Amino acid sequence: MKPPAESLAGRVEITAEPYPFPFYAKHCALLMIDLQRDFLEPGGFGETLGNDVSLLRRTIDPNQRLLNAWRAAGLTVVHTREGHLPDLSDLPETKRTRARSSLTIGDRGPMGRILIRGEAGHAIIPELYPTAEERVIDKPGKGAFWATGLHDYLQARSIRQLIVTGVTTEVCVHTTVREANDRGYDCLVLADCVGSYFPAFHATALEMISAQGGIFGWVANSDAVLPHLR
Ligand code: C5J
Repeated sequence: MKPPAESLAGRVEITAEPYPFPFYAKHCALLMIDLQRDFLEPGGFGETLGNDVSLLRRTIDPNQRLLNAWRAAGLTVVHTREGHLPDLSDLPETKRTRARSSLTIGDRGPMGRILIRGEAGHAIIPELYPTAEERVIDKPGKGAFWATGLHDYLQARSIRQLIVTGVTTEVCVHTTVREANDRGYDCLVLADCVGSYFPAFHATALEMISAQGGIFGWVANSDAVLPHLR
C-alpha cells in the first residue's frame, strides 16, 4: 500500500534491518500488542502456563519512552488486548483445551478469570495504560486483525504503516505482523519493545520478519525511531 502522494514530503528513513524503513509519520500507527497484566504480571495467563513473566518486563521502559514520544507528536496509537467474553461464546473449544495447565481460559485465578474481558488481569499494565482518546482493540485471537475492526479503523485514518511493539514476539506480535503484511501494511517491529518467555523464539521470530529481503517487514530498536518523533 503506497502512502498518499501528498505525504511524500514527510518521508524519513529509519535505520532498520534488512534496509532503512521509509517512515511517513502521518500514515503510521503505533500498534501495541497485548501489554496486559495477564501476560506481564504474576498470577495471569502467562504464568499459569509455566512461564517466567519477568522476562517480558524489560519491554516496559522502552515502550513507555516510545509511547510518550508518540503521544507528544500527536500520532495514532492503537492498543490491543487478547481476551474473551465472560460467557466464552467467542472462545473456540480448541483454544480452551490447548495452552492450558491446571487452569485454563475462563477459570478463576489471582487476577480474576483468566483472559476474560473486564477482569483485572485483562487490563493493560498501568505503566502503558491507554488514554481515553486512544483506540483499544479487543481481540479473541492471536492476530489483531481477525474478528476485530482494526483494518477498517486504520483505513479510515489513512494508516498504511505500523510500528509494532508488545508481547509475545513469536505469538501475537508475529501473527499480527503476518496478517498486516497480507493486508498491505508495512510493519516495523521494535526488538527492544517486543518480548517473549523464550529468548530463542524471540530472536528467531525477529529474524523471520526481516529475512529474505524483509519478507514480513523490518526490525529496528526504538532508539532508531525516537529521534524522528522530535
Ligand atoms: C499468547 C500473546 N502468547 N499475546 N498471547 O498466548 O502473545
